[in-house]
Amino acid sequence: HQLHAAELERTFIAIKPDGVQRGLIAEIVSRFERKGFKLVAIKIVVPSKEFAQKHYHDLKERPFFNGLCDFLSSGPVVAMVWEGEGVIKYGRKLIGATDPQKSEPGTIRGDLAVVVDRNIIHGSDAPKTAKDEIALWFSHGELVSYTSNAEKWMY
Ligand code: RTP
Repeated sequence: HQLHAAELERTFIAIKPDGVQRGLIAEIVSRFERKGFKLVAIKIVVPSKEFAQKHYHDLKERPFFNGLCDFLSSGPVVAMVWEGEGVIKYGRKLIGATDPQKSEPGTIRGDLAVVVDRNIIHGSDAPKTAKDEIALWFSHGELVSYTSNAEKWMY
């Protein structure tokens, strides 16, 4: 069946400063791309601490909140929006459990990270957070709508 691009789900994915510094940008992008998800926005930015606090506002009562926001704003982050059927939930599956000690081999964190506060990637956990995070990190004009050649063979 042919789905219209506008009907497809979108999620926010960020490669955190540790993933960027370790040279894992292409590896991570590749996993989403090969799965069949479509990249509709990407940029590299150093978020301010205030911006990191906005991104992680749900966690402000947690003991690690301050360290987490310091870390996210400590260097370049690759911010992306990926699109595809089930991308929010399946993106989390590709990423693996929050604690890399618990994430399965074959997942991004399982294969590429060791400890929870250096777990290299972020992914929205639900439709509402995906919508909010996309709006926080990107302006409307930065999102590109297009039909990829591959998707004609996937849907
Ligand atoms: P993310 O939002 O980054 O995808 O991670 P998540 O939903 O899997 O995990 P969440 O509970 O929302 O935590 C956000 C990030 O905080 C860091 N964290 N540190 N020191 C700690 O015990 C601890 N616990 C969580 C992780 O980097 C986690 O991704």
